[in-house]
Amino acid sequence: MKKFFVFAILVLFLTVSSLWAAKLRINGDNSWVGFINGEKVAEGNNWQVATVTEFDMPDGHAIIAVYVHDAEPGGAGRGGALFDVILDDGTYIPSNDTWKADAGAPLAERNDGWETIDFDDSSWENATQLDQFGSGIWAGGAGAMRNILKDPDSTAYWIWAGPNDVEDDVYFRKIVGDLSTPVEPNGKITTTWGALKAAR
Ligand SMILES: [Ca+2]
Repeated sequence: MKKFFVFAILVLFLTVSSLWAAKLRINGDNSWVGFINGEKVAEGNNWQVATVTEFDMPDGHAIIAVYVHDAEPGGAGRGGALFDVILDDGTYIPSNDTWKADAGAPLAERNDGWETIDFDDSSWENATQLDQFGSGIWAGGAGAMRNILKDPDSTAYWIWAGPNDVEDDVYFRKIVGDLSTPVEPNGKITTTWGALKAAR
């Protein structure tokens, strides 16, 4: 009986792991840093060359946090962030006005845990939704960007925190995946294990 349960757990774990494989693609004008579950996973500074990060969500969900810096102060240049998360089941999560957004000090000076899942972002506004990928002021780079932003084609929107000719250091965050599966400190289908144990 015990062996069966160990086997069942293993199968569940493998199923959940493959179900929740995911990919994060980020472009930023001018530079960006990406975080998954509080861990720095991506860094880029060529707006036409997305960083691509493949990751797993053993807990069924993840907190995605993206920092973008516009190199031209204030109105001297427009900032933009374009990113998406693609889950293995085909779920497509584009940057748009559903993401929480904040502006403030440069990343090196920020240490309030904004990139972690426990951070309270209730005071953050929703992102400002600008042009959709392929249109507007960044359309000229779309051809080059498509070398990476294919399979699937990006349908994300360029976004910012507030008007994009004011702030130069902006932050975005969202929890993706299945929120009904809570993050447990020691991870790995804790909820399923608990349910199985209770059923024995
Ligand atoms: Ca600017």
